[in-house]
Amino acid sequence: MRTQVGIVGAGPAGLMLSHLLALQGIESVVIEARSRQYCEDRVRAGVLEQGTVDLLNETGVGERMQLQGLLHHGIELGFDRRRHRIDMTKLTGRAVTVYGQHEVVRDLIAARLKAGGQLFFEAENASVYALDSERPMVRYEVGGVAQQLECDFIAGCDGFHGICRPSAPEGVFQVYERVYPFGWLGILAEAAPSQEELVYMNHERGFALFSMRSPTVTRLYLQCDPAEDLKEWPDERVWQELQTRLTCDDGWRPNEGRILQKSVTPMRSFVTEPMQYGRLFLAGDSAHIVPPTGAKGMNLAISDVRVLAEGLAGFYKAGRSDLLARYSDVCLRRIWKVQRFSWWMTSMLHQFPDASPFDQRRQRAELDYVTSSAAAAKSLAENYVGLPMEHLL
Ligand code: RFL
Ligand code: PHB
Repeated sequence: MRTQVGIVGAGPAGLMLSHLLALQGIESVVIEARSRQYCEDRVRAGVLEQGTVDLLNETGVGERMQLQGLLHHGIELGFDRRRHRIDMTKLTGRAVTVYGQHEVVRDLIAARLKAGGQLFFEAENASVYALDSERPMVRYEVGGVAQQLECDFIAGCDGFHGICRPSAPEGVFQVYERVYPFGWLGILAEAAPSQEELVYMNHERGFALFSMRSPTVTRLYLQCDPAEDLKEWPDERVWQELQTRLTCDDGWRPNEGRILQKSVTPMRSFVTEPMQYGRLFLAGDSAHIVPPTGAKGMNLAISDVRVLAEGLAGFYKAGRSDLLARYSDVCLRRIWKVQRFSWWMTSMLHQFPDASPFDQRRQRAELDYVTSSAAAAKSLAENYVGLPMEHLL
């Protein structure tokens, strides 16, 4: 089989890239290791920046999001059992939308299939070859039968544990990394959210986050050990810990309900430089990971592929290679700013096991400052709603 762009991975990055390319008349094939159902049910991120929302709308895949997405004009930061509102719309004129990542994935899969797009699920043992030539290749198996996809370019959209990044020769990619001494235990509960906006809570027993997916489903997270065993966390213990950390002096607390899903996510900051080797371009989690405290992972994946699609369009429509050559530098400028914000939010809100009394008081002063200074709140809000998207042109 032959195509213009071979895309490894059907997460938000791979699917959105395939969609954007199709709109420009560029052909792609998406190779995904998991089943369609697995991809469509995988519970992950939930906050879309306005730039992401605009792009989904402008490219015709925003219909369900417009109906079901929840528009949020502010967030709350909590400490000492009190919540403080950051009014993002007043500070920046912009807002975010709460809409699950798996819903975005569903919408993109539906759009690609409707447009006759080629998506291959349950494609096993993918490997990539001839990356520094003009005819790179993806090999994989479907039902035990070997397949070969010849391409002009390969987009490595296969996430942090994918095969594309490790396929470049040793030394090509420089890695910058910080691993945090904690993770998040996340639950999805059949319970009406007890308020409309998210609450990021700093608590002496560890961070907790109150979020939601719909008027009937609450999403909650607890700072935990990165190697936490879920067997140690029966539902009653999860609720007790959430209530301890989230209940405020004014009586606010989350509503409880049947727990639909439970998982543990370790946390790291990670950047690969550059994001290109020959005809292989990395995008999304395959190139970088942010801790989820800034709600940025999926948004970054979408902003990468927007730039990559621009570069590929320049190549096919105007014969320009210079745009693609700038892909990595242009993306990395925004990625590092988002890394900084995600690290900062994480540092401000979590308990660090090695924090000294000085660190604890500094952290407390940071929360006090951000929630009492309009200048500091504006900086947080500007980053939370999303820094401007980068362009190649
Ligand atoms: P994805 O979504 O990981 O998609 C990569 C796709 O590639 C497939 N794949 C392969 N396919 C073929 N052959 C191979 N060898 C393959 N290896 C992997 C995978 O099956 C998958 O379908 O990456 P993408 O598209 O870059 O999107 C990035 C976002 O998914 C990610 O940044 C966020 O979801 C991060 N993240 C979260 N962010 C938040 O803002 N809030 C959250 O609550 C949140 N929870 C999470 C998360 C990431 C997680 N990961 C990566 C383990 C929870 C988890 C568990
Ligand atoms: C979520 O709803 O899953 C969510 C919200 C905000 C974050 C991270 C995750 O910062």
